[in-house]
Amino acid sequence: MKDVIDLRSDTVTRPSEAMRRAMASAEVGDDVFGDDPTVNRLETVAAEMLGKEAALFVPSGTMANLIGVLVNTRPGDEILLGDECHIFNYEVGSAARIAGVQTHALRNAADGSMAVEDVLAAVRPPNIHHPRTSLLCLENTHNRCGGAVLAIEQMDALTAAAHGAGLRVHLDGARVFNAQAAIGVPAARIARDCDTVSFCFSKGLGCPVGSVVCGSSDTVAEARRHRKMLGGGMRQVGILAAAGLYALEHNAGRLGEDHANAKRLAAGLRQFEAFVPNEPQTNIVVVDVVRGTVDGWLAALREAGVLAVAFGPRRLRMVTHLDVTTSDVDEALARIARTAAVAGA
Ligand code: TLP
Repeated sequence: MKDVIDLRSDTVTRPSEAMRRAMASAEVGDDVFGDDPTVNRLETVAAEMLGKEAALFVPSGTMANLIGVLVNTRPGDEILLGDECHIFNYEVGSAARIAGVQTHALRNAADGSMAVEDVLAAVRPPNIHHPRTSLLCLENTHNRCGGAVLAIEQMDALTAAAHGAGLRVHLDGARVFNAQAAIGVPAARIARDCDTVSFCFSKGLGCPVGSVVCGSSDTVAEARRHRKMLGGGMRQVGILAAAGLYALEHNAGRLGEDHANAKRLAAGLRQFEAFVPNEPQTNIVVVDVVRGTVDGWLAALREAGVLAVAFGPRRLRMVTHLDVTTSDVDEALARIARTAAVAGA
């Protein structure tokens, strides 16, 4: 039995023995010279899976999103994005500071979408006083909206509205393979009308590091320049790309197991009066804490060997992943039950 069941994020997975073997035996070269065959293969496979001409391997989802903003805008532009999205909340203001764009946040609905009317109303007409509105950013699955999957109809309506108004579209698809698994629609279809799409290897896919940005060949050539500027040009990085290739082959197809475990976890949590969990569509369980405090619960759970994170003043988050089995979920619930009994909740 595990001492600690770590539900803080799907980023906490450790590479398996088989993944480590793939990494150890990777053929490598200097990727800044374009010489790393494993990176080149990963970029080809990733682009194909997302239905785009090209892809670029980058160190993190944060850098992938920043590059997505950089390639689709000019400094002084305005970008539209959801007020709950990762770019707006968790990327240290990099769109403003580094890309030099003004962010205009629109209300995210609970399902992670935005209203088409809000998008259209926010696009500024040409006027000497206005910034140029040039980009709409979407997120699918949507982290702060509890791993919600944007329906294909929503993706289509939002991308069509944005393109109709002359905007480009970037999709933060950090967990787009979770969306694919949840709705049974290929990631390439989900991202079909997005000009750029990023996804992460270091989350549910179980890799130690890495993300990609995909788009047209011209856009990715420009993205490569931005990656170099940001210090993200890496050398014999086939070692990490090999983990990504392994994950696409072996781990992308098992994400449904994490979703089933998240549903099981949420159903178990619903039995406690202190907690009101969401109905998870994917691997993220967000829990409203209606008795006690978030900090109090996090400390008590940590003591009991269950790790979660705060996700707002009255909310915590638990995420299922490759290193959490169904019996780990049951054990976590048993530990939570003992903690709740002590707390009288
Ligand atoms: N999200 C992390 C935290 O930053 C919140 C997590 O534990 O979920 N887009 C989305 C939708 C993400 O959830 C994340 C990471 C990123 C981008 C950034 O990826 P990294 O951490 O690789 O920079």
